[in-house]
Amino acid sequence: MTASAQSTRIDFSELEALLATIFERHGTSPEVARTLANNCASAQRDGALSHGVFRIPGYLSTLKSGWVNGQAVPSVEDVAPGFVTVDAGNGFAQPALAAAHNLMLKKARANGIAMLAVRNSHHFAALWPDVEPYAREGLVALAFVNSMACVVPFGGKKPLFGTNPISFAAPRAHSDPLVFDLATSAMAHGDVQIAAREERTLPRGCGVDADGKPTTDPAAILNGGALLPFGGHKGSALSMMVELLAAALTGGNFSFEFDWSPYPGAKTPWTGELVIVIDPSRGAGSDFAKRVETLVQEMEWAGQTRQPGDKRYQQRAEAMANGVVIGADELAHLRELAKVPG
Ligand code: NDP
Ligand code: PYC
Repeated sequence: MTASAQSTRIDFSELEALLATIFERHGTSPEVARTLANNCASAQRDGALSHGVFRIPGYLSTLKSGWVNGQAVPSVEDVAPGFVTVDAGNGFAQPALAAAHNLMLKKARANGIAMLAVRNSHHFAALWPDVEPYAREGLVALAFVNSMACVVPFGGKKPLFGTNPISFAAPRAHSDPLVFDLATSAMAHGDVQIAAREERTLPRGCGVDADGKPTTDPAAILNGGALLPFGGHKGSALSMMVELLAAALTGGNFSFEFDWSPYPGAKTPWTGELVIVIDPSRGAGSDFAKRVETLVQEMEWAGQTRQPGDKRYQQRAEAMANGVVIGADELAHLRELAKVPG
């Protein structure tokens, strides 16, 4: 689905309902459909386009291939005072996170900290939706998810790591939570795909071609080449950490461990995810959100006037007021998909 030159707008709840119909018609349970539709529509609303409706063809081809179980019911286990595990049952990560959400809130408040280890899960989405809700409850949250082997470790020759994002959310006293969400690769794989479709070159330092030579051609990265970690050895170390936290610690696959080749059309990485939720009031009392505000204020005085998350919140507010921007062709295609079973 390419971005159409002509764009239109759709009401957020209408987009959510449309996407839920598509997911259900293409093999998910109604619960999974609602959760994925909310996630995907929220990304489109916030302008996080590499993980908005752009992802629908990949979700549907994956469901069709049999690689993922769209009907999976996550199994939540309360394994320790500060530890929850979820076996996602070869389903999507978002229903697993939703199933554990209330228990995580309870444990983080009771113990000061709680960990959520999700395994046997597919994550094909942006990571901020997995942490922002906790910050809206006054908690600090971190999430880590690994993906598919497409990133060469620092100094290496072959792709091993995933694009492995990290997200962080903290409550602010007078504003939306402070949230960052970033791939540990020089660029998200989704953005490389979008650049390839739009025939744009990439900045230098993003990736290598099939011969391991630096390239700015997104097609060369996608066809046998690989991405690089951001920031050289530093991003590579963070990506390694994500593999360890999201896969080794949860019981999920490393990004290099799964083989989806027998499932043509499969696009969703079958890995794991770790979420850490902290009650900041157990540290320095009730002032944490004000302390966040102080830091943000100082950053602004220092000259950083745009904070991570600001752009998304601006686009969210604009989309909620005027409708979510979407390519006219994309919307027409979605409406077709909602009519036909996959
Ligand atoms: P970006 O580089 O676009 O943004 C990273 C973070 O930096 C965001 O929080 C963004 O805030 C912030 N930011 C961007 N520009 C500025 C600026 N000028 N000043 C201050 N802050 C800024 O993200 P990535 O390309 O690394 O990742 C894109 C998405 O892809 C993420 O949502 C990620 O979770 C997803 N992804 C998912 C994977 C998966 O396996 N599921 C794998 C890899 C990536 P803002 O939001 O306001 O722009
Ligand atoms: O954009 O790198 C990415 C990505 C991988 C899995 C889902 N998104």
